[in-house]
Amino acid sequence: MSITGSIKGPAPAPTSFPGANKLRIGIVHARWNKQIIDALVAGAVQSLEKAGVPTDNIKIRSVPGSWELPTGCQTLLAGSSDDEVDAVIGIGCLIKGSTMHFEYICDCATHGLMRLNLDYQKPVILGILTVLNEDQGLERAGIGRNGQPGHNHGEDWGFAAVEMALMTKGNQ
Ligand code: RBF
Repeated sequence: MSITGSIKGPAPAPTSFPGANKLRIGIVHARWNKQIIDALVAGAVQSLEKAGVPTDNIKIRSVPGSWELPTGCQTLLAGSSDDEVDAVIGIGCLIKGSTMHFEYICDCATHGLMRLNLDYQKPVILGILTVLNEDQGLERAGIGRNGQPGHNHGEDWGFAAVEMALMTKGNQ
């Protein structure tokens, strides 16, 4: 077998998600880099619906920036019974600038989301793009630029949330 081009990327997600119609999934997104964020959120919602999560069971909240994502996700995870979720996706896009802000926010936001996974024993999906320039962000949001059509990673995050929520609820 000869391999040409890149082999990187997720294997196809499962195609059927029994029990997804009962799931409640949260999306918390940062408001920085809006064009990219809007596409990622739309991609995640599209996959959640495709997997069978009812639209009314998808709760979308926003926070100022990626730094605030762990607190935003925690708020949904600790929510009242009205606002309870089985999994949450934290969506942000950090674009490297000329100072050290990027490194600090990337590190803290990603560690914060992982900590919530383990503290709450509910899936918290890492939906933060950490890109070196705008083009990389546009490609990974499926918008594309400079002839690169890209792929919307939000779609993968929606399926990951459903798969992991079903796993932790014992349905799979
Ligand atoms: N938030 C993002 O979600 N993405 C960014 O690329 C981003 N870049 C930032 C760059 C600087 C210099 C600063 C001060 C903030 C940035 N933020 C970014 C916002 C940050 O996540 C947070 O909302 C603010 O620092 C307020 O706590």
